[in-house]
Amino acid sequence: MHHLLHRILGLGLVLSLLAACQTDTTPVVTQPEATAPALPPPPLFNGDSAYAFVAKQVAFGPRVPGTAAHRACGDWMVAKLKQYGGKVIEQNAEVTIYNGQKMPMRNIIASWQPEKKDRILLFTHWDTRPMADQDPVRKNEPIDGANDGGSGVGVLLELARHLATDTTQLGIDIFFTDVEDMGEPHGAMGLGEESLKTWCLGTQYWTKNPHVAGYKARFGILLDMVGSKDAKFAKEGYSMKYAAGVVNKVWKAAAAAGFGDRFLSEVRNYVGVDDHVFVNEYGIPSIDIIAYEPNTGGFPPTWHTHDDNLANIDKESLQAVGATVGQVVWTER
Ligand code: AHN
Ligand code: ZN
Repeated sequence: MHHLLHRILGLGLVLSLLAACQTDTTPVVTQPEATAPALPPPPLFNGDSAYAFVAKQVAFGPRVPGTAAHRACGDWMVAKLKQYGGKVIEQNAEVTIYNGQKMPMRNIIASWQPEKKDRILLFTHWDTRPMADQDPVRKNEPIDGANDGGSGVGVLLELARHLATDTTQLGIDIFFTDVEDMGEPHGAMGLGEESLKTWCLGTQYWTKNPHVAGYKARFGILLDMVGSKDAKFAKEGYSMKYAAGVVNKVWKAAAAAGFGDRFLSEVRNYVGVDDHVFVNEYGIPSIDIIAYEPNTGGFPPTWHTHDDNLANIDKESLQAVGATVGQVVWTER
C-alpha cells in the first residue's frame, strides 16, 4: 500500500510537471502584473491650456538670458510650478557662451514626490535664441521662440497642472533648462567640439552640479520644438543609440493615446546636439521628442527664424505630445 501510494503520488508529480511544461504558454511573469490593481486613466491633457502657456511666455518677449523678459518669465514659471505643488529648486550661475561672453544661467527644476527613488525626468529648454541666423532678414534680432523654447514649457506646465491633483506611481521631475540655444551658429551639427562646448550650457552645468546629489531617474524625456504645424517626430538618432527602449515605450504610448500617426517609425539623424545627449552621458537613458520635417529631413522651416512665432503654433501638435507624455507618466509603475 505504502509503495503504491508513493507511486501514485510520484506519478501525480510527474503529470503535474508535464502539465506545467505544457501550460508554459501562460508565462509566470505576467502573473504579478495581472494581479496588480489597475491604475486610473491618465488625466485629460488640455491642448488649449498648453497653448495659453505658450502665448503667455511669448507675451513676455524673447526669453534671452540676461534680459528683463527672461527674468520675468522665469519668475512666472516658478510661481506656476509651485502653484501646482512642485518643490522647486533653482540653479543660478554664470556660463560662458561661444564668443566668450558671460551669460547668467537660471535652471529651474520642480519635483513631485521627491522622496521616491524611482523617477521620471521631463525636460525642455526655456531660453530663446538671441538671433535669427536662419532667417534672410533681421538676422541679429532675437526670435519669439514660440516653438523653440515656448512649446516644451507649455506642454510641461500643462502636465504639471495635472500633477497637482493626479498622483503618479513614480516621482516626477520637470527640468526647464537654460542657455540651451546660444550655440555657435555653424557648430551645430554633429558632436564636434564646437557643438559640445557651445550648446545646452544649462544642462551641461546641471550634469556637473545635479540639483540633488547623486540624482538618478529611470529615464528621461526631452521635448524640443513640439508645437509646429502638423508636427511629426522621427526616432532621433542619439535617442536610439542611448535609449532605444525608451523610444519604443514612448512611441507605444503615442499609439495608445491616439497619436500614433505623429510618431514615425523611421530612425533619422537630424539633430546636431541637444540636451538629452548630456543627460545620457550623465547616466539617465533619455530621448528627444523633436519635430522632424519629412520633406526636408530636418527641423520645421520656422527654426531659428522670425516665423517661429505664436501664429505658427499648432494646438493639435501640443495635444499630441502632451497626451503621449501623459500616457507614459501615468502608466509607468
Ligand atoms: C541642432 O541640432 C542644430 N540644434 C539642436 C539643439 C536646438 C537648438 N534645439 C533647438 N534649438
Ligand atoms: Zn534653437
